[in-house]
Amino acid sequence: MTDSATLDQLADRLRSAHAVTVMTGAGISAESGVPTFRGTDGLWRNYSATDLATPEAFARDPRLVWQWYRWRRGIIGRAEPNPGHLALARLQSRMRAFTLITQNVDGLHQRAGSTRVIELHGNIWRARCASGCGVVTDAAGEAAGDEPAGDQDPAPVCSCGALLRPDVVWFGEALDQSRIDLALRAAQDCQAFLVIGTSALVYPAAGLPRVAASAGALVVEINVDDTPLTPHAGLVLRAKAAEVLPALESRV
Ligand code: BV8
Ligand code: ZN
Repeated sequence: MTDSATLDQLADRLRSAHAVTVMTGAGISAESGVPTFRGTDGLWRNYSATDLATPEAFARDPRLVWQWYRWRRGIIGRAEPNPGHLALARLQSRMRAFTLITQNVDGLHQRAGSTRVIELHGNIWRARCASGCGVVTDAAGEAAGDEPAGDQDPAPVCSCGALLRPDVVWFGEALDQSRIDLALRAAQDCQAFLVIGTSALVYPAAGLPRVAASAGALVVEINVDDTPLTPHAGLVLRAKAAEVLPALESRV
């Protein structure tokens, strides 16, 4: 756990900041029981995320890719926001200007009460037409009730006859320009940039802390392990997000 003096120092910095930006990764959902991407719990049938989260994998075997997403939807649908998500939602209402950027597609920040969340990589509960006819469906409501489709079910089909695909950004796909522009601006305009539960490996998201640092922000890494960002962070809280974020938020 991080010492009290460090938390007090950081809380002072957040209180005096005109704008605070936060970027989260899979590590903030770990304590909700959602597997991270690169931890040992992240494997599914011995596939890694980078094997399946690609347009090539979907073109090759859309049913396999949907089985993976349905497996994840099942876990996420049964997960609850943890104290880390909830602390960030409370923090948002206490800050003059607060932007939450997430690489996660699980929607747990919104379920915790965070608003105007920038979902850089999309959302697992939405699906969109793979041929680009414009159809987008949202299964978030189903998560509460209906059991996700069974393992053997085929990939869902759009009303235009093409396949539906998860409305997420796969490796090798460009991010939505408006989202990345919003995130860039939030990184450039803040005095404190908290980077929580990400291995800082996936670009362009992993480039945002450097943008914040070069604009003069204090970059704070909250993670249980070292990452490529650690040597560049102004402050490192080596702790679990669900433990340290409530302790920090209670001081602000
Ligand atoms: C693009 C959505 C261009 C899908 C995801 C070589 C160098 C640089 C870049 C590249 C390169 N080769 C290829 C690239 C580009 C590539 C990339 O960055 N690859 C990496 C792997 C090298 N990026 C892309 O392809 C991006 N697109 O560049 O497009 C372009 C431009 C124009 C036209 C065409 C193309 C798209 C990237 C998005 C991919 N989609 N997800 C889905 O979710 O199904 S990425 C996926 O990884 C998730 O979004 C995830 O969030 C993200 C990052 O992972 P993390 O969130 O960091 O999770 P991870 O498990 O890795 O780490 C967890 C961390 O938490 C750990 O550090 C752990 O210690 C910590 N932790 C654990 N428990 C806790 C904790 N911390 C605190 N508390 C705890 N309790
Ligand atoms: Zn369609």
